[in-house]
Amino acid sequence: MAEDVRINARSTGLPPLRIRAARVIVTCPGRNFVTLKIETDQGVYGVGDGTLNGREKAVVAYLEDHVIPVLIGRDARRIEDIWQYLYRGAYWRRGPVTMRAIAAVDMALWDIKGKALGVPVYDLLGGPSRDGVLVYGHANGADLEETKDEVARYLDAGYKAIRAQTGVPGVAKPYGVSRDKDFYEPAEDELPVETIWSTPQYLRHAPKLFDALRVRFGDDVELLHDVHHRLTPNEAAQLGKSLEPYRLFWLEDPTPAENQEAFRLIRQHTTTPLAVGEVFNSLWDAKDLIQNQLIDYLRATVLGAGGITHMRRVADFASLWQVRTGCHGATDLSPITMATALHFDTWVPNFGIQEYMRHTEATDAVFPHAYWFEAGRLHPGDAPGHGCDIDEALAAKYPYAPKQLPVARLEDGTMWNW
Ligand code: CS2
Ligand code: MG
Repeated sequence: MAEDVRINARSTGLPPLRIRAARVIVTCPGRNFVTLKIETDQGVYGVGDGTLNGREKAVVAYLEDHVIPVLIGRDARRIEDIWQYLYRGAYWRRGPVTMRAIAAVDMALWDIKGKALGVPVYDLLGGPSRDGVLVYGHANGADLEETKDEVARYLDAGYKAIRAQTGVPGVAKPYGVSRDKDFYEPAEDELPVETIWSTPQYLRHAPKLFDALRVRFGDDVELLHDVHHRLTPNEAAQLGKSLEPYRLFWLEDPTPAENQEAFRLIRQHTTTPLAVGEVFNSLWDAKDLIQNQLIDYLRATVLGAGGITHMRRVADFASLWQVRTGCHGATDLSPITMATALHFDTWVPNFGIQEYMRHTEATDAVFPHAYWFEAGRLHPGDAPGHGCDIDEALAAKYPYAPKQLPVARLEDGTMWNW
């Protein structure tokens, strides 16, 4: 094997922290999580999340076959150089698999650096910019009554911002309504569940939900809503307009964002704030949306978008146009991502909000962590590194189980966006 000439180079006076071993751990405490553990020759280790919901094994193979072999022997202190090595060195840039694999390495290296220096990651980034991270929870119900009661439950639990999703009359399995109210889990079957979607029914019903919520709860609670890529730009413009009286914190993913330019049409017609980007994996996916001021919040996070090293560049770029962060935080991102994101959120100057879907008790036990929730905010804790670990003995009790996300069709059978 040709040796990278720099792998053993000493360009600074500090002694290297050599990567001795790295391995991937897959565990399924209710849902699948992919974890990378990197060990150094000085005993310090770090963990990173590489989970890609419904496509987990692709990241496992990418890490095991293509990333781990080139990590061994490198200096774990060189986070930036390793990021560039993996990004440029792959030749094939971007994409959800590559960028999650890079993210897993990046999170583990920030964790190692923090532990080696005895400081939390938020301190490495420049220190805290705020006293807590505002989060939003997920209230959902089969109908308006149940959804209102769920919002009340989240308010009682201390949340200041709540995403509300409700059943749509005539639509059998609408997006965002779960059987288990606390741990919404769409990837539950070995083969994708087929769901049916009706845009006309949805467009008529959605404003009724937010009208009912403002009547019952008044103006103090922040309300959010996710369209999950289901509308055309013009339909999204109509929805944004019809929701204006209810002053949403944001309307998420109103139309698919492969075509960033499409958001111009939505933006011309509504002042409802827009959030996009949980499926983005690079600044390049969001560049036009940001610099043309077509969105207000960016949903990319440290897992999907290549770790802290890339996310801080994304956030700095977004700050030039007053676009704020709104990191993805669904339950298919492991507690390691949540922990790392909370350090990023604590530092990032243009912070907006953080999504917080609670993990199950089983998941929290496999991934012990330092972060905690109080009065609508999450706190990263002050443990060195990102403060989240994996209990490998417990993880081994939950072996990988194939699960896929649902698919959606229109009422006439046409494939649609889930
Ligand atoms: C959703 C996600 O939380 C959200 O905003 O869009 O739960 C999304 O459906 C999942 O992450 C897909 O794996
Ligand atoms: Mg979403």
